[in-house]
Amino acid sequence: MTSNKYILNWIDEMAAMCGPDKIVWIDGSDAQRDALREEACSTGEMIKLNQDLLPGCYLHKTAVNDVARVEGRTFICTKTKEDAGNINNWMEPSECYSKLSKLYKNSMKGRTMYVIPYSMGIVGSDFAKYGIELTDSIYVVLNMLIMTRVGNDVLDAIGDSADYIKGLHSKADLDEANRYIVHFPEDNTIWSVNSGYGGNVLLGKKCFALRIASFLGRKEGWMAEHMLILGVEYPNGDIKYVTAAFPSACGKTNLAMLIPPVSYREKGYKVWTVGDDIAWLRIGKDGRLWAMNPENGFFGVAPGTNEKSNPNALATTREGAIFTNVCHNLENNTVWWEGLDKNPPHNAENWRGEIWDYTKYDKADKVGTSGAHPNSRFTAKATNCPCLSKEFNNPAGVPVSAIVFGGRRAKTAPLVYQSTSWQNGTFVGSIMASETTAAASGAVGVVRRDPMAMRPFVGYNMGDYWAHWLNMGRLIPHAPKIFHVNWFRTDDEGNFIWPGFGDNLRVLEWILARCDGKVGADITPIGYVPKAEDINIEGLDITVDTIKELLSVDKEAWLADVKNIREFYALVGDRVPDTLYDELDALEARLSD
Ligand code: GTP
Ligand code: SPV
Ligand code: MN
Repeated sequence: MTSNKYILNWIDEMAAMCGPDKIVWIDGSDAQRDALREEACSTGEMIKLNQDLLPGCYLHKTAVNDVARVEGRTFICTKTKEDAGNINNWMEPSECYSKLSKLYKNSMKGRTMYVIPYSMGIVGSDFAKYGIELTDSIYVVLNMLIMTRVGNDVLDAIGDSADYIKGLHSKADLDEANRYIVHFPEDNTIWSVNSGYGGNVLLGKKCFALRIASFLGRKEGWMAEHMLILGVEYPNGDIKYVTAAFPSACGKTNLAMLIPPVSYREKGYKVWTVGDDIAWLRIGKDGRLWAMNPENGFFGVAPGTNEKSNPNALATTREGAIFTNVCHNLENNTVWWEGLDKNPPHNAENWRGEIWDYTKYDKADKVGTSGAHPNSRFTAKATNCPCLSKEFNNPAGVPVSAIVFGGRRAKTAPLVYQSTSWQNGTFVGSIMASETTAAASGAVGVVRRDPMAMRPFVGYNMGDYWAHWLNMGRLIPHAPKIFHVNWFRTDDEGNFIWPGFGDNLRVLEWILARCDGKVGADITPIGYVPKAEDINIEGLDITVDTIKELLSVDKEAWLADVKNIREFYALVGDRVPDTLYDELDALEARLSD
């Protein structure tokens, strides 16, 4: 194990508070993992699925009131409230420690405390960061074994240093009223209590790799972003890399694993996945921006994933996966979710664990009537992914040509546009908006501003975060170009106009051609918009006129947005950089022309 006194003392202290019956160190071995799977099945925490059809796969259901991230109960506990900013919930650190200590007191009585040493990034590499998560949940252990790199080599890499992220998780009694996900970025500490849902409890993911890491990145001159990373391979073998930030459940996993349309496949285009949710970005020795995926697996949205929309994701889940809150098909002990196929099981249990009647399904009440929860998920190893990039394990990551922002907007935002500079691109990120989804608790389908898709994930003041973006732009000699996309424009009947999914490559092709200066554009008040005929529609049953409609910029709608952006900037407060106000004024002036 380790003789690191910082680690040992901390574990002693946490164990004294939580009062587990025993402490078990997780070593990353298959034997220990298999024993934990057996134990979880024997207590009913997990269900072993049909091993002929889904080898190594398991099903877990969380409490019905615990199926998504809880942004209202997520806190950033910096010494001063200003450093957390107005967008984050804040609690004074010592008050928070003492409040939560009471909730942790003897919460692990009769349970085991598991010690998970894990790495975000390749163990031992320059860019890796280490954490230790203490948890009383086998489900958490088994998920962390997929999502991160776990084992004794992490303890060796930490050595006798105090430089690791201390994570404490207890399910306690899953009391919703006392559920807290709190971060102490100044202490490298994360505490999570009374939840068992992924984003609240897999502390390597949003808590560490975004909230704590964004804080560290600002201090150390790099960036932690809610971005997928993909490579587009051209017929001549060249590969260009793109990162894209879309809010939760807005298409990152799908874009990252995109399968090119037939006409592109025939020409020899391929898409490679480096990451589907989180990117750590640093300036390389060559002056370009490099992106690395700190995770080791995918925690993807199940509903809507099928053989047509995302065959790569489906293939990734066929072995060694954990399914959470999906529908249990009792006919053959497998899993099902809305949008998997058109054959819902006739004998099944829904995500709540009740016998489910598929004939009662009502699209307008998904949570109430669906077999799978809209935020049900699969956890699967990256190495299962048929289109995993050969650079996945490259500790340096990949050089980024384009950064793409995007949201779910029925109106206003065009299919794609390009910012005019890094500064203007930062502004474009800062004004992002999207309709809310089931990935977080609360109303679904409400437009809210979600800058850089990071509203729930910035571990400090949003104004300072924007200033950091602007600073990074000054420091990167060969910065990527910045774009904005929207796959979700709808017609008057509410149908998506753009086919999306694999056909999004058509937009990526334009984006990358812009980066190479190979295609023109029209300048509009919001930035560069493609000439409709430059979006390739070969093989699509839509016309150039539809593309024109998708690319149109409605000045009135944008002016209404400007008003809403001013309100949002005011909410972010006095640390909004002046430069962004200048950008906003200039946008308003151009729109009013
Ligand atoms: P998180 O894991 O929550 O961060 O989500 P994500 O951004 O990875 O989203 P994901 O790719 O899982 O997609 C979420 C939902 O959006 C699914 O229901 C998809 O079917 C749908 N979706 C993804 N891409 C497209 C697209 O291009 N067009 C349309 N119409 N829907 C899409
Ligand atoms: C998201 O909500 O953006 C996710 C899932 O990727 S979670 O890990 O729950 O945050
Ligand atoms: Mn996400």
